[in-house]
Amino acid sequence: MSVEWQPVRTYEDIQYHKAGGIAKIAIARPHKRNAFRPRTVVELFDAFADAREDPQIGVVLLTGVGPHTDGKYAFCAGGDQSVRGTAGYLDEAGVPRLNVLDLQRAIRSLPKVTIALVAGYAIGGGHVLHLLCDLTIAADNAIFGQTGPKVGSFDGGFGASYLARVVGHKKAREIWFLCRQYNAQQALEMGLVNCVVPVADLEAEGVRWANEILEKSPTAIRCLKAAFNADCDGQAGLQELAGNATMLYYMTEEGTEGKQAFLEKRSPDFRQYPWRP
Ligand code: S0N
Repeated sequence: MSVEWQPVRTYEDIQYHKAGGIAKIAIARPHKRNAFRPRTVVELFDAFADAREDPQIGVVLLTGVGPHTDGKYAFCAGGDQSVRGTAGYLDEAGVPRLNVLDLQRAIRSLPKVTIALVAGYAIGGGHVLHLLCDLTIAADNAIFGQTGPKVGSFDGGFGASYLARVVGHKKAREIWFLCRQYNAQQALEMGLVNCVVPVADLEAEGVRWANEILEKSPTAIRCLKAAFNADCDGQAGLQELAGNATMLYYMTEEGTEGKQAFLEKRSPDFRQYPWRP
């Protein structure tokens, strides 16, 4: 399935394209196995914000540019350890940041479908990024794992708790405590990915899934995603789900009557609306 990707904006650390309702965001630091530095995260956040605002976009593919000149692929190898300071990852002004947490929430609450296309390494904070996408399509060369306790970091937020929701507590603790690497087939068996395809077919498969999703009702999918999130995300998840209920209520005649009455300086006539069974 060939797609005519159109570049959206020029960035330093990522590539951002769109085509037919699909946005494709790719981390472009293959010499670092696509590890992210603060700038990378700022750019990813910006691209996700653009995809959120664009009413034509229903699905976002998140991936990594590759292969590198050594022939190896990476989705993302997590935080760039070469700019890790004493209180986070140092931006170009030397300010320590943990801004990947903002990006995680932006991906999680995007009211559109996110699909991670993983070729090669999805490790550390990179593994958490694929985890947070709604769906993951793995190339047959994909390798998954957390390294925190080996390199002196940990993600006790979504990286631990949501991982446990996805693969179960025993497996999640194994992944974090032993820091092993898992191949695509093992990831499929533990429910960490949705399917495995040959690496050459990865993008085409992502586009196929995206197009299948784009045939469906945007509002139904938006509410379903919020409902899945609400099950895990406490009050923030409820806020997201309830926000959709408010949006739908605004779209009703009944909801509009309240606003109209205020603007017309009269009492609202809600008696015309039924108390449904
Ligand atoms: C990915 C691995 C397994 C690949 O191994 P391989 O194929 O043998 O390649 P290498 O020779 O190791 O790497 C090739 C080049 O890429 C560089 N590189 C790779 N990963 C990184 C990285 N993460 N940072 C910086 N550089 C990286 C190598 O250095 C090499 O370059 P040269 O040739 O110039 O030396 C293997 O590379 C590997 O294990 N990588 C490290 C994986 C890792 O430990 N990542 C960090 C884990 N921690 C996080 O991600 C923090 C998460 C986080 O950000 C966070 C979480 C919760 C709350 C807050 C935060 C926050 O800090 O914001």
